[in-house]
Amino acid sequence: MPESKETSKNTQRCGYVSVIGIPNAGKSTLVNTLVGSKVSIVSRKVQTTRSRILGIALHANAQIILIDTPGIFKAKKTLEKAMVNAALSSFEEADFIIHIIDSKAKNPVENNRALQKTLKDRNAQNVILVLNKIDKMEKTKLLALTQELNDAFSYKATFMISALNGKGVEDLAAYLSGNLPEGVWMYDQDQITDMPMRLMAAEITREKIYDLIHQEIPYSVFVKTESWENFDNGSVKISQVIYVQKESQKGILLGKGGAKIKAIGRAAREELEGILGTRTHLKTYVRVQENWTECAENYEMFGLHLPV
Ligand SMILES: Nc1nc2c(ncn2[C@@H]2O[C@H](COP(=O)(O)OP(=O)(O)OP(=O)(O)O)[C@@H](O)[C@H]2O)c(=O)[nH]1
Ligand SMILES: [Mg+2]
Repeated sequence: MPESKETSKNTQRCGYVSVIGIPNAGKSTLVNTLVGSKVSIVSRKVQTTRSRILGIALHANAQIILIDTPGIFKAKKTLEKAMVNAALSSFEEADFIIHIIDSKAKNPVENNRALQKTLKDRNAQNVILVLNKIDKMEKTKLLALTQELNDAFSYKATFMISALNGKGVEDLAAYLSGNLPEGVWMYDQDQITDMPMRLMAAEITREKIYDLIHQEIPYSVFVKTESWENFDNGSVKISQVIYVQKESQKGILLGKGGAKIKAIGRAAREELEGILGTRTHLKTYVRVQENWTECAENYEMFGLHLPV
């Protein structure tokens, strides 16, 4: 009957899709591409995403609530353990899990074996395999890779995409929107994340540090937005503290005559101005706090928990 067909076509769908993978697979890039806007920071370095980040995408009649997660790996340090825990706990809320793989990386099959075992051990359902970075791969190699990965785990579907240039992402979005449970949308139709702007601003500065500092410093850095003032003329004044763990790291971050921190601040301010659509003053201060990775308060701020 045409009438009921019309009704079902218009039924709203809504659900959670967790995006998991080993570090650097392209999880955050995919979430941003699906949302159509940057909600999660991206870098060439591993362990960029540190907490669960929500990105809300609309496709057809569905609200796809994406959970970007930190990469899953054999964590040793306290912060790493908290990050991996955040990624693993996203399994529970998800209607679908996207297991994304950097197909151009060395030994993708071997490097994802432990994660496939975790999926099996946790009896994860509705897992979709997404082979990413196909812009850098030959098709024949991709088919062999698909076969090997599907032999090792029972995926519900496989997609080949480039999260960077968008190739194949529309097919993935169509699959998700067609298969999420029926239900009313949980967020306003123009909401793209649940992250407060203060946190987003801190993340943007952290991304610029990842971009501009080439030593190991990024892993020792924690950015906190200390204050945020809105002025009558529409402009905004934000002040942030960048915590590092050692005096020597502070020196690297500041650079010669403060040149590095200036460049980081400028890049962050320019991006913030684009997002806020208004004149933005950004002040950054660098402080040494040796044990910031052991302080529960710093974890809670980002929705993480200090591992016991
Ligand atoms: N060539 C190519 N590069 C990509 C693609 N997707 C992501 N990248 C790059 O891969 C790197 C890592 O991307 P992210 O999105 O930060 O990866 P991630 O999985 O979120 O990384 P972590 O948060 O550190 O676990 C960045 O340099 C991206 O630009 C793609 O489809 N093609
Ligand atoms: Mg990420």
